[in-house]
Amino acid sequence: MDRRDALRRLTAGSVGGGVSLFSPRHPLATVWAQEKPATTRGLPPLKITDVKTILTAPNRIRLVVVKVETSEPGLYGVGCATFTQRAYVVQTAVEQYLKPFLKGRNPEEIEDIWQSNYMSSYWRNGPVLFNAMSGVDMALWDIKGKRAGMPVYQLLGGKCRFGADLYFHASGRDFQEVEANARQGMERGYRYIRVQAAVPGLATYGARGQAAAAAETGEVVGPTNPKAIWEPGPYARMLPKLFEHLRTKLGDEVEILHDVHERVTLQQGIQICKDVEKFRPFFIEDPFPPEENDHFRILRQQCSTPLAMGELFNTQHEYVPLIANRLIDFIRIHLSQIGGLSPARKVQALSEFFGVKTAWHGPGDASPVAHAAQLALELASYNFGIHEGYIFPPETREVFPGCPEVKNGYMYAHEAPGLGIDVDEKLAAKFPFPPGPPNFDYSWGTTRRRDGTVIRP
Ligand code: GCO
Ligand code: MG
Repeated sequence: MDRRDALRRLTAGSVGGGVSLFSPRHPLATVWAQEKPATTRGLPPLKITDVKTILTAPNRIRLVVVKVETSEPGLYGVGCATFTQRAYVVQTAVEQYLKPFLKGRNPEEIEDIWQSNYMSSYWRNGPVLFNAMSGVDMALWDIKGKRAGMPVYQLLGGKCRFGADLYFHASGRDFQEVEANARQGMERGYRYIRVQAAVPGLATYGARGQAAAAAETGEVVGPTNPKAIWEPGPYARMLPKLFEHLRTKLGDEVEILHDVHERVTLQQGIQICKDVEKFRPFFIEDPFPPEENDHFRILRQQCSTPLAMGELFNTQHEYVPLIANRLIDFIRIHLSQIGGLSPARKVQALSEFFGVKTAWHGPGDASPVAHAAQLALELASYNFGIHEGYIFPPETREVFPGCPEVKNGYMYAHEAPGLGIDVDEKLAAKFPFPPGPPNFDYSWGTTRRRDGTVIRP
């Protein structure tokens, strides 16, 4: 039997009940179904031609931006891949690993690109790889919006609201300073204020620790030479007093938020949440570290204080149980950390059905591109809760033309197609990363109990 003969037999042969293997009716025929690459109606086919990282620190915060370029001249997308503590590792993940995997692919296949990127390292999940994927994913949504001639919020379902309510950050060395800063926010139109106060003599979250200063002189800090000391007791006793002070001075209308930033035990977390309950916080954030997710079930039964959690989460294994068991009120995962807009919109939809609202993590180490992506989702989400406000300094706004506008405590979308934001590469280059080593700030892994024990985080 020669080759032609064999082929004829196969074509005519009765595989699967008389249907030829080459017939479109054969179950395996789907393999050949796509004769031509699928294209968006009326538009020429598109290919990814390059995937770049742009490293910039306009506010001395190390930001990592991904730019995905396409075969259509001038059509590209930008996304945020920032992991400020390990920025160069993300750059490697994007340029050495994702770029070769993506070149030539159709950027319109966002979901498939996410799923295949996810598998492309075999071992998956976690910071770095997910940051890299987040940057690519947001950039693809940006491209899709530009190609459709629509802002991304339109692709996600259209506006449910005109803008996203923001919370303002007010901190201070004492209660009076926190109050004064909160008033400033309220005068600027903010209705939600996050409050953090120093605990005298202790390295409270938000304040630059003495450990950083010591490291600059070459001094080695560690359990036998602790420099940034923090103790839970004084902090836990201070917090209800701060809430009482602010409720008395600022009145009932303003919503007050606070970030515990982990650090406390189960019992201390419960006590804090019970103590502040009567002052009606909008939410208490991260009472426990992500390693202690099971604590929420116990805390939940003790008081009605609304709980926000999640900025350190990476994967579904961490956030889905908290949402599906209604153990938190606000999901706070970080869009540049969990894989981008694609997983975020799934989390948002899931959360809606369990009465959980969104409060995506949005500090200064989420670039304006991440804020624009969050905003697109927030405008189209029924279960939007709050957007973490960050006041972008002028240099950051210049590096990122189209940085979302804030008025009267609301963040507004630019109505431009895509994410509505860009990165000026020439200007970005004028703000290189602060010189290293170390190529990170020294705030994490250096705060310790009085006896030298390191605390989380
Ligand atoms: C927040 C956060 C941040 C993080 C920071 C780490 O709620 O905004 O807790 O301030 O500490 O993003 O780099
Ligand atoms: Mg936080």
